[in-house]
Formats: sequence, structure tokens, C-alpha cells
Amino acid sequence: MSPVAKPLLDTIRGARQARPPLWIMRQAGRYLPEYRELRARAGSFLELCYTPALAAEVTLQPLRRFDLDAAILFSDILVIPDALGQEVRFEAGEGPRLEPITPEGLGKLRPDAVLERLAPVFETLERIRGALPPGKTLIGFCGSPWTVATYMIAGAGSTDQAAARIFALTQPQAFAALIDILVEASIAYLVRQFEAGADVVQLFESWAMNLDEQQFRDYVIAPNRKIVEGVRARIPDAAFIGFPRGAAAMLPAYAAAVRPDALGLDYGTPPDFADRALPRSLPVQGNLDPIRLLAGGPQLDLAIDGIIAAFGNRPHIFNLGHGILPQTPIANVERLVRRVKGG
Ligand code: 1CP
Repeated sequence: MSPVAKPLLDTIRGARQARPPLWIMRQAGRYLPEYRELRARAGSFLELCYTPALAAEVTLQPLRRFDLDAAILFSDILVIPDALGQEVRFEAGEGPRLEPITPEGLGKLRPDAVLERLAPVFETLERIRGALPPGKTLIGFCGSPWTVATYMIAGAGSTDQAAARIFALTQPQAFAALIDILVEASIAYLVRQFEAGADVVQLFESWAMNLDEQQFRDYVIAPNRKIVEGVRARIPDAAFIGFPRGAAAMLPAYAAAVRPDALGLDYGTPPDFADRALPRSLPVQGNLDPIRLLAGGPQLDLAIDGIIAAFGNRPHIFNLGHGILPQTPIANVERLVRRVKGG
């Protein structure tokens, strides 16, 4: 018996579809009333991530509402620092807060405890796998080491990542040790995600901008490459979507060295540039501006059509160029899905 076709996974494997398959970054979350309702009952955000029945339910919510081609595990990139033993809290309306890591504090991290502490995440994947219709792709993920390190070092999100950039340049040995810990933890975490049922994993390098060429090669390319190679050493056909947000002119170098199966494009990347700069066989994902989705109307239809046309000659997964915004009207998401599906 041949396995059921999964249009999104098949696209990642290089098979172009007549209409691009579609998922939406951060598709489970605050723009959905059913998420806000469940979130209010769940206690803390991390409790929600670590309660398999609830995390699986939240993962499936957007698929019940919209005809999306993939589910993405409901979790967060900051479960890795949490599992390493760094204190992580999510304050309502303020985003994540961590106890900032110091060179001296590195020794207190517990890489050996990570898989045990993340066991609920693997159970969540197993539950989603069991409930997911056969044609749908299941996406796992982790944050890339540099992006996760920016939160671990600053103790919060920041617009310029200055704390982490200064730490990397003034404490190079401690920084390299931290990146190594994150690379090893991420390899172990992703291998278990595949074993628990993920079809593909996305590497979220959300803060790949603000780096010069050498920093980009050292902090972004090298660790992501180690993760891909480390996972493939154990699971040879492991599929990856790389998403280096803000990579700009470094995109081709990232693609060539990291060798993801598909490349996620942020909305600042001109489709024509990406199409010319990347090998024709490399599937791309993206790259609608989330503000266009929020604003809606005819400009949304035009932007969708433009992106589909620009990637008409290569495998393409339709997505936003960054996460959906909490204020996005549901009707605009319905309009997007209809348009991409050709309805
Ligand atoms: O109270 C709440 O409901 C918290 C909001 C929230 C949600 C819904 C956070 C806090 N994380 C998540 C889920 C999440 N985060 C998912 C799964 C949901 C899905 O995609 O459907 C994923 C893939 C992430 C990944 C994530 N977390 C990234 C990478 C993607 C991106 O947007 O760049 C990053 C940077 C984070 C950190 C984080 N977690 C939460 C917030 C508000 C943030 C961003 C903080 C900042 O702006 O610096």
C-alpha cells in the first residue's frame, strides 16, 4: 500500500503542487477565540505547553477552523532553556522573562535532564499524530541556538539583541559553550520529535538580522548546520525547514551550508530576488506580510496572487513571512485560505 499523499510534506521533498499547500506561522494562538478560552483555563502558558491533552487540542484548533495542510506542535522555543534549568516565566501581555544567564551560571545548566523534562512534548506529538487526518503534515520545531541564546542572555525579547551580541564578542568562550549546549540539546530534542511522529521540523532563527557577515556565519550558519547534520546522522531522511528571519543577502549562503529541505522566507525578502538567488530545486516557504493579512481587503488578494505567481516555477509552500498577529480578523484568514486554495 502506498502511503497517503501529504501535499505539504511532498512539496518539502521537492514535488511542486498545482496550488501551493498552506500553513500559517503561529497558527494556534491569541487571534483564535477558542485558544483564548482554553488558555484562560490552563493556568500558566508553560503549563499549557506541558499538558499533552491541552497542547494537542490547541494544536488542532486552527485545522478544525481552516483547511490548512499542516499542524504545528503547540509549544515554545523557550522550553529548551526551561528544560535546561534556567528560570522562564511568561508574564501576561509582557512576553517571556528569564533569569539572565552569566558565564558563571552556565555550569548550572543541566543538559542531561532535557529529554526527561520535555517528555510531555513528545506525548503531545503522539496525541496529535493519532488525531490528525492522514493527508496532513505534522510539523515539529525548535528555536535555533542564536535566537534562544538571545533570550537566555538578555532575560527577555529585545529589538536589537544587543545584550547577546555584546556577550558573544566580550565572552567568546562562554558564548561558544552556551551555543554548544543548545546545539546538543536541540539535536536530542528534534530526534525525539521525529520519533514521536513529526514529519518535518522547522528551525526558527527569528533573530538572524542585526549581524554582520562573520557573526552570521558563526552564530547562525554554523550551529544550524550542526543541528541538521547531527539529526541526519541519526535519522538520514529527517526533513527540515530553515527559517532565518532577516538573513537578507546571506540567504544563499545559509541554504548552501545548512542544507534545509525547504527555506522559509521573511516578508522583507523580495520573491524575485529569492527565486533568482536560490537553486531552482530548493522549495521555499512564505512570505506574506502579516500586516497585509490583518488589514485585509483587495490588497490582500493582490499580494497573495503576486507571491504565488513569483514562485510558480519551483516547489512552494504558502505561509506568512512571520507569525500571525493577535489582532488579525478570522474572516481575513478565511479569505486567505480560499484564495490560496483557488476557491
Ligand atoms: O499567553 C500566551 O498565549 C502566549 C503567547 C504565545 C504563544 C501562543 C507564546 C509566548 N508562544 C506561543 C506559541 C508558539 N511560539 C508556537 C506554537 C504555536 C503555533 O505556531 O501555532 C511557536 C512555533 C512559537 C515559536 C516562538 N516563540 C518564536 C519563534 C517564532 C517567531 O514568532 O519568531 C519566538 C521568538 C518565541 C518566543 C515567544 N514566546 C511567546 C512570545 C510572545 C514570544 C515572542 C517574544 C518576543 O517578541 O521577543
